[in-house]
Amino acid sequence: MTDGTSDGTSDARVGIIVGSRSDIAAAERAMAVLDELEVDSEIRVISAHRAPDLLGRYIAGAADRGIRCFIAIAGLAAHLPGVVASQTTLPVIGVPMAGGVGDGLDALLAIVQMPKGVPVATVGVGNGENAALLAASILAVADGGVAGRLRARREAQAAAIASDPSNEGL
Ligand code: RP5
Repeated sequence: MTDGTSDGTSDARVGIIVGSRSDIAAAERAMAVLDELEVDSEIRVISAHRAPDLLGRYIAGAADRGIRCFIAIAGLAAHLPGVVASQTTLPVIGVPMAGGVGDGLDALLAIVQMPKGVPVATVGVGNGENAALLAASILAVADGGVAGRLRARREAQAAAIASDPSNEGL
């Protein structure tokens, strides 16, 4: 886990970008799941419309620092994931946030309805956890350690459900 370092170096493989400090809780939930899977990540607060040049610089340098996937979290017009995707061929996962006129449906549609040519993978409203799991699945294609930890997490999840008292004897 890292929040980035002043000299620009980091071990992060997933770059988590939020459009505003007000979205930080979802980013921290994503980082917690990635920590659990031993995948280093970093969080940056960069608005696509208020700081477009800074966002461009961050994306331009990310791959060389080891970033392999982005999670972009935003509400309202929610253009951040699409803007990130427009500047990289690394996978981008968008997390729509509630708070607008459609209570998240507005952001969900804005992110999932990317016009053809520049895809953004979209998870449910506020679902930083699933964004992290999808990012880990992407990394797991080339990382057996992450793949094994993802499998173990799924097995533990299934075992927890099987052990519910209502399932005794099944
Ligand atoms: C988007 O607008 C952010 O992603 C946030 O979800 C929403 C509100 O931002 P603030 O007005 O709280 O900065 O840019």
